[in-house]
Parts: sequence; C-alpha cells; structure tokens
Amino acid sequence: YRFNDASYVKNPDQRLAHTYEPEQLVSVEALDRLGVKYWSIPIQGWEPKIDAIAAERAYKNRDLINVTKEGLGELYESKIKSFFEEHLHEDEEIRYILDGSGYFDVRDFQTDSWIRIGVVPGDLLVLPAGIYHRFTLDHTNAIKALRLFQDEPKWIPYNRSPETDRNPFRQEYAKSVSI
Ligand code: KMT
Ligand code: NI
Repeated sequence: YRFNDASYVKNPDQRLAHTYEPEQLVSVEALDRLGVKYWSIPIQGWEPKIDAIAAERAYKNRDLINVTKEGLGELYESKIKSFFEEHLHEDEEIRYILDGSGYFDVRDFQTDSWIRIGVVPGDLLVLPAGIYHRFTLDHTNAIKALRLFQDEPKWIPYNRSPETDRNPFRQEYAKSVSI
C-alpha cells in the first residue's frame, strides 16, 4: 500500500502502519514493474522449495537474521536505525520471512513516494539492485528472515544522496523502469 507521509510526520513512529484512510493498495503487478518480486511460499515444507529457487536463480549463499534485541545484541539500536535510512545496494536484496513481521518500504520510481510492503512468514521478497528502500520492524518488534545472496555477502548500504543518484547500478535500474 501507499505510505502516508503526513501520518508519519504527525506521529513519527516508523513501526506504525501509516496507511491512508481508506487504504491505497498497490498491486503485485505494479511492484513487478518496479522490479520488485513478491510471492509467498508456505512455511510448511519451505526448505526444498527455497533450495530450488536458490539453485534456479543462482543464489549461492544464505544466512539467518533475527531482528530482535536478543538477536542483534548491542548492535540493535544502530541496525534498526540504519535499516530505516533510505539506501540502495549494488546487488539484489532477497529475503524469505520465517517468523514475525515487518515493513519494507520501496520508492515508486515514477512519483518518488513510498510504497510500504508488509511482510509475514512465507513471503519471499526480491528487491532489485539500485532501488531505493528501507526496512522497519512493526509493532510486533520481531522478524526472522533468511537472507539469500547471489555471491559473497556484501551488504553495503549506500544512503541516498546526489552521489547515489549517479551510481551505475542506480542508473541501470532507472533505465529498466523508465521504458
Ligand atoms: C535489510 O537489509 O534491510 C535487512 O536485512 C532487514 C532485516 S531482514 C527482514
Ligand atoms: Ni537494503
């Protein structure tokens, strides 16, 4: 759904839903046009299915991330903060949600406004290289996700700036969604 900036300004708690009234839904097809892949694979018996997708798409590495105070320890506050800074990566960001829930916000290329994607167990989300995005926990305050990597995990977030607008991966992304 479309993220309501005015609601966030009024009550700047990133963990709230910040919907419009009524909600403005965004279709999976519209996400697809932004290069965002979003589908569901039931948690029941997920492993062989995820293994098959990983093999097919050549995701060679994976790890588990547990975004909770316990899971992140002393890094918790700084991680929560950096996840929610608008950034891009030079690789795909691939997440399979195992437990808990949260929000991935992605920029609509055409309007530069936020689209908020609520994720729950079974959701597989692939953000393309070069898309501006951010992540937050929701009110449940916990999410466990499998992170898949095409090659060596390199999770460098480049926070949005005039410089990232000129990043080659950003420019390639811009071309892919401008047609
Ligand atoms: C990211 O890169 O923003 C994250 O890994 C967030 C936690 S995964 C649900
Ligand atoms: Ni990211």
